[in-house]
Amino acid sequence: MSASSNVIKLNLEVTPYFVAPRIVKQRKLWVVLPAFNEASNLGKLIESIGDNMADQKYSYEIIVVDDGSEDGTQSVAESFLGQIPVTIICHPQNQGLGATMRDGFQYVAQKSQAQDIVIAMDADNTHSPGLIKSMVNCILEGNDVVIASRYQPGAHTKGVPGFRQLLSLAASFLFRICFPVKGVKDYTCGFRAYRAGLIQNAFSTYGKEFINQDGFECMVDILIKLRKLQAIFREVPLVLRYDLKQGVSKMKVAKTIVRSLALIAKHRLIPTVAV
Ligand SMILES: Nc1nc2c(ncn2[C@@H]2O[C@H](COP(=O)(O)OP(=O)(O)OP(=O)(O)O)[C@@H](O)[C@H]2O)c(=O)[nH]1
Ligand SMILES: [Mg+2]
Repeated sequence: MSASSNVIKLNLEVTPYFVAPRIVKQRKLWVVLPAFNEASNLGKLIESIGDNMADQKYSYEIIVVDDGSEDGTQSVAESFLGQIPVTIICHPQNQGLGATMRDGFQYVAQKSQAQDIVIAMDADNTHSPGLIKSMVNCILEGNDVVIASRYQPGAHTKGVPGFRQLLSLAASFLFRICFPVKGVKDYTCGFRAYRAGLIQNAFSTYGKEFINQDGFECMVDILIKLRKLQAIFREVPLVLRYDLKQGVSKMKVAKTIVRSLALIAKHRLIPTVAV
């Protein structure tokens, strides 16, 4: 090496040696879509996810869990086979959001590596896949769960009926008081990113009881159970495009309120025990 330069010239007389290629396990994104009668929304969403993933450096797989739909949701999902990496899990009969999330997450927990990232979003096209990139970055920064939140500065909702907005706000207020989770204001939004290792840990800790609520209250229950595993939570502002949703809301409001109150009572009276 010449002393006057900082360019290191290797002595070619020296026996060359080979550096074994580093085995880099590529991180994979798993997108879980619980779908009940979403034939008119699912196709647009899958296309949009495919477009967004084209910019990502990670491989991905979309898991559609068809919850006994009767409107051809399954055929819509099947029409993407061979074009976009899609796996379809079918319930012969409608079982509710809880069972749908459980089956989607269980599949991913078995197939994924701990470093992978699991995204869950509604299949009704109200959640924009454009947000996935920043949610993934938040996980890479060290967070375990990232929630697309209606209650962060910059969040915006378009087309949500006033009554539903009020209901969601009341739910957020109540859950924040009953189950304070650092970094969380939106307990019910289904658009979230999770570190896959955390989902695997939750199944090995709680077994099938990890997701044991039938309806929409499962979203809150999942957070409470992950809080007990010392997960780190973070929120990013959500733009909720309710105006893009085709068809009417299928949420049974009264049932969801009653079940959510029952869930609060259950967790307050009988703290969750790991099985
Ligand atoms: N309503 C309902 N949704 C289900 C069920 N199983 C799976 N899902 C899916 O769960 C996701 C959330 O349901 P949504 O009906 O969008 O719930 P929401 O966003 O709280 O309310 P709306 O958008 O007003 O209907 C959607 O992708 C549904 O297709 C079920 O039994 N009932
Ligand atoms: Mg929805």
